[in-house]
Amino acid sequence: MKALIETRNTRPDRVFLVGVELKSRNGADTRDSLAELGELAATAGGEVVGDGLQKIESPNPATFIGKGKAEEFAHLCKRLDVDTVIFDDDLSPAQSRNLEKIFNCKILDRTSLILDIFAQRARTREGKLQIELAQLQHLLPRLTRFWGHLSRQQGGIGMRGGEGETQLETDRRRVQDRIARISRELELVRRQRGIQRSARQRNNWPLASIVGYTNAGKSTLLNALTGAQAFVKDILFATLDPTTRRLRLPTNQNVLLTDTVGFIRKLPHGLVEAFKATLEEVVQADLLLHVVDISHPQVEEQIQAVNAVLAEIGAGGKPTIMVLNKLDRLNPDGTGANGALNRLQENHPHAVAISATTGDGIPSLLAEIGVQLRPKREFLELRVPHGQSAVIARLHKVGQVIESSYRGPKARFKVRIPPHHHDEFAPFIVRDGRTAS
Ligand SMILES: Nc1nc2c(ncn2[C@@H]2O[C@H](COP(=O)(O)OP(=O)(O)OP(=O)(O)O)[C@@H](O)[C@H]2O)c(=O)[nH]1
Ligand SMILES: [Mg+2]
Repeated sequence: MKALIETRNTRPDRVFLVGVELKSRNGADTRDSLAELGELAATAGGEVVGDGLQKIESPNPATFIGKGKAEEFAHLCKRLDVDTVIFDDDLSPAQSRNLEKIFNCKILDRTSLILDIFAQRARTREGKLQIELAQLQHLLPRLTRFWGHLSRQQGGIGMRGGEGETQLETDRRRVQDRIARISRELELVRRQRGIQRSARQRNNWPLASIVGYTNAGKSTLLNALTGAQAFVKDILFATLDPTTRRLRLPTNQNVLLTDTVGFIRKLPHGLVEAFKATLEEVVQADLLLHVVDISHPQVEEQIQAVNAVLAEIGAGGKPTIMVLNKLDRLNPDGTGANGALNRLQENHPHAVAISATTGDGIPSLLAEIGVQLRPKREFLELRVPHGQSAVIARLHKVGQVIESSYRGPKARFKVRIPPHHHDEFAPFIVRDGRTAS
């Protein structure tokens, strides 16, 4: 992996984290969220040297935290030789500017940090364009002398991606022009992707999308199921661009399986917007595999965060298999992680517990995918002479008889049968119509 920090003088950004406990939140949530912010900062290449929390009724419009508290933290940061202070919540442009004056160093919020990580990870043209667009839109109103200063000097957290560094020094008008140009280029790239997608869909293979919280093991699962070589790493947002592979089920059904970007709490809205085209794979899917890390202490919060993003992109309520991953990390009797396994299995009747690394549970998962994507059945109306009792028996064996009548010269049936039995009954068919099973 390339160097996380683009400093010429090699020292990583020294980072201080700030969280607030609003009246509406509980303390544990704030702590968890701050711990996750620390992981994000480390993923971006920073070194977390301290953090601070404040309980407040509501955010201060000028400084987000209280002014006195900001001064206290600023003092501490000076002692700790901090380069960057990262707030766990989004700051308004005015708050960033005011805080920058108090702290006298670079101020970031959670969104800019996530954008920075995404900028490092984007590989495809589309991914890079999407990120640059989101960054320009988010960072533009927040440009201050520290940004300009840092961008000329060394980049650093929050400053990567596209042509951001030179861009940030140009005037607003040129930035606006660039936004317009990126939007046009994105439109082209997307049209191309739309063409590729419709080519794939001509195969008529069902689409399944792997979704889940970042670091849950989505790419590991894609690799385990399809032998793909997707990038796997114990960091947040290892995957950004979608990868699609064919999965052949033991029933010989083919499925197109896509692994895509992970979700996180407080995922910036602008980013969801920017990634809507990439997430189109998820919206189009016939089936979602929602991968969760059952060994993670905040597994239920993570599930909720994923469901919220799914709803936001218009993919809520799709047929979903809950894939309870990292089973190998629990105790041998399945306990650990506060009994999450039992609870989730009770709440999600189609949940399958697996370990994507050991392969445990994969056969059950394949079977469940097969059940969820069972081939469309054909609806047929048949007339069978009464003498053909073998045919009638066979019909009951392979098909689902919806209606039958034995009056008249021939017995009449309305049935649903799997398509591959169609030919067997061809001589008796009086009406042929496809319907979903
Ligand atoms: N012990 C254990 N570790 C796992 C399992 N599945 C994945 N991991 C590890 O979890 C980490 C994240 O795995 P990834 O497959 O990159 O996770 P992801 O969901 O694709 O993550 P992002 O792309 O970053 O959102 C890696 O270190 C994996 O080796 C599992 O079943 N058991
Ligand atoms: Mg991944």
